[in-house]
Amino acid sequence: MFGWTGVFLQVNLAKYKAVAESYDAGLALNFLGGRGFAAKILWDRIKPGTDPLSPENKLIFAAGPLTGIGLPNSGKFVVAAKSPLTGGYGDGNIGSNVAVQMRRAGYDAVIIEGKAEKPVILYVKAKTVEFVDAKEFWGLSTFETEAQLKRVYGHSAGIVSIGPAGENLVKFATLISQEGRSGGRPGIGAVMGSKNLKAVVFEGFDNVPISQPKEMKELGATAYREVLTMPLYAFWKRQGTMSTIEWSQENSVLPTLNFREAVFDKADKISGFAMEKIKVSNRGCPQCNMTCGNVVKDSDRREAELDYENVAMLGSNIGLGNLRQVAALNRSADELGLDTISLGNVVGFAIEASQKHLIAEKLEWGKYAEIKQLIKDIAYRRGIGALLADGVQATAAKIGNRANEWAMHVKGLEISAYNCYAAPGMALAYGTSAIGAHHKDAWLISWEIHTNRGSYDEEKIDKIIEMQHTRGGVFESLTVCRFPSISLGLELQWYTRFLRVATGMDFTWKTLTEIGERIWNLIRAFWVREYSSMWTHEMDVPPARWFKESLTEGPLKGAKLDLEKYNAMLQRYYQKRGWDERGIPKKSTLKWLRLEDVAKQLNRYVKLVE
Ligand code: PTT
Ligand code: SF4
Repeated sequence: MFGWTGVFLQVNLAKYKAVAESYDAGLALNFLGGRGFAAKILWDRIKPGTDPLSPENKLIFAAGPLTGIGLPNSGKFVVAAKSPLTGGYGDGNIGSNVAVQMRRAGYDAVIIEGKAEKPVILYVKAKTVEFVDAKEFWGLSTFETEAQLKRVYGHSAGIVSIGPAGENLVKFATLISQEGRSGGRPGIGAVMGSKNLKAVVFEGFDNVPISQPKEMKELGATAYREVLTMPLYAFWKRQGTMSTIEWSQENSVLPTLNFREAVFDKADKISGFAMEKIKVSNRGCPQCNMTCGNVVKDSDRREAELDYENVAMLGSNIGLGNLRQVAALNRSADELGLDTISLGNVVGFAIEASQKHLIAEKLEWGKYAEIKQLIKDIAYRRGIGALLADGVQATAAKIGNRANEWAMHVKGLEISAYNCYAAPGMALAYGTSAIGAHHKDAWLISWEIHTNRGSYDEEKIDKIIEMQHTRGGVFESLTVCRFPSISLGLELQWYTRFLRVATGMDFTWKTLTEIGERIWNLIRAFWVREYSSMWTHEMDVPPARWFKESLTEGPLKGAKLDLEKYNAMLQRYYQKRGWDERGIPKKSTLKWLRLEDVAKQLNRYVKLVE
């Protein structure tokens, strides 16, 4: 096989044992890599009902056929597990030298199970695996951990670690690499913590087998040059994703005060242009020449990275209009290993709950010092932080008083930074995303605003499905960054060319999107198998706030979603996918996707429609 190493590394932490396992070429052809591999491994190898924080859950690092082989933006990999936050399929996409070194070490994926008796660091050096005592590292921040490991293993090693949040099993703890790359929103960091695994270090020395190495070098160089000449490149390097703040404000989608409003009176203070005034450099993932991480000096005069989601969620959503302070909160989240999107939701929810006298703590919008303390308390599960560490869904269930109506999540995963009072298509994209309310699978919002914004049209459903296959299926499985394509306009055909020189095979976009559809259905089957008789279409409905309340400020004052129309749109989405009215794939759909064995098993948990 070319393009894939054809090998997984299986690690059992309880037995301190690691074995290499060759896998069948059919797996690569049907599931590509990254998310596709992770979904298949989780479906096949964990028992339904497994406690996500138990040794039986599998922590997966997975790459794809384009990962780390000198092509634009290919330094990314997927981290996945059954999620402790949602109880369903969970993953994240992280840019790190780990992606490159893992493949050079000879592995397309690493599957970690069991729980080490004591804190441990996994050191994978080519074909050898060592279990290193992590006593001295437990309790350290992700930045301290990586810095110390670099002193031991050198600067070219790929390192990913968890911080105190992962150690304390905060349900939205992530994995952090290179002081600013974060991945695994649905609590994959907590899964790593539950295994007593503090960090993983990779060093590899082999080249991934490539079908046409000379052509690949040339094609890679041409593609890098193409990226540099894209008209949007220069502005992208200035602001990266941060220009979205102005755009979201102009279009009334900026999450503000726990998604109560969609415009923020201090938006100009946290915008991309405000960021440019305090920016010191760019940072990013390996093998990328459009590095989008904006490094600024924070209010403690330390370097911190800013992206749109971080700033919206730890800025406008919690009422904070001071960008250096937002940056300091973001740096704390990176050091502690907390997902900023869920964190901004949780903090916003707590402030609203306090203002409504539903919790005893006195919290106010935009109060930097007390929010900074609250973030620490969440990571260490102290006081109210212990409750908030389980996410907004669980907190709302505990405090009652219909707080679930303004707990902003889908399936337990907190909503990322697009407010949908006047964006029914984006609401459906959140409702049906593979991991809960995340934008990565179908970032419909920009397209929706430029077309017929308020409508619940069929056209939007088609677009969501197309994006879910392309982005949520193909890009997540190849596993490369989607920004060259979606933000600069690099044509999709580049990726079939990359695949040809890497694997020696001709994949058309039709074949690739079919694979995307297979992965999408497998992930849905995973969710349904976990929830079995509890599964209903309600799992795909966003929070009541967007339907029951309406915007009180800005040009779209009065806007809200219509539940009846949303549900009709959802049913139409199911029909187009070949799912029944509960949102469960029909037998015929699974058969068409060559997932007959999945249908057979799923039928034991819920009766499938023919
Ligand atoms: C992603 C999510 C995002 S999406 C952001 S900002 W974004 C937040 N970043 C965080 C952070 O930083 N620190 C922190 N402690 N928590 C954070 N949580 C949030 O995590 C990220 C980029 C971005 S920046 C985006 S959109 C694109 N996402 C991609 C994707 O999902 N797939 C893909 N094939 N390519 C992508 N390219 C872009 O990558 P999660 P990263 Mg991230 C400081 O991880 O779990 O998927 O959540 O990976 O290497 O940091 O790159 O406006
Ligand atoms: Fe990473 Fe940004 Fe480059 Fe994508 S564009 S690979 S997220 S640095």
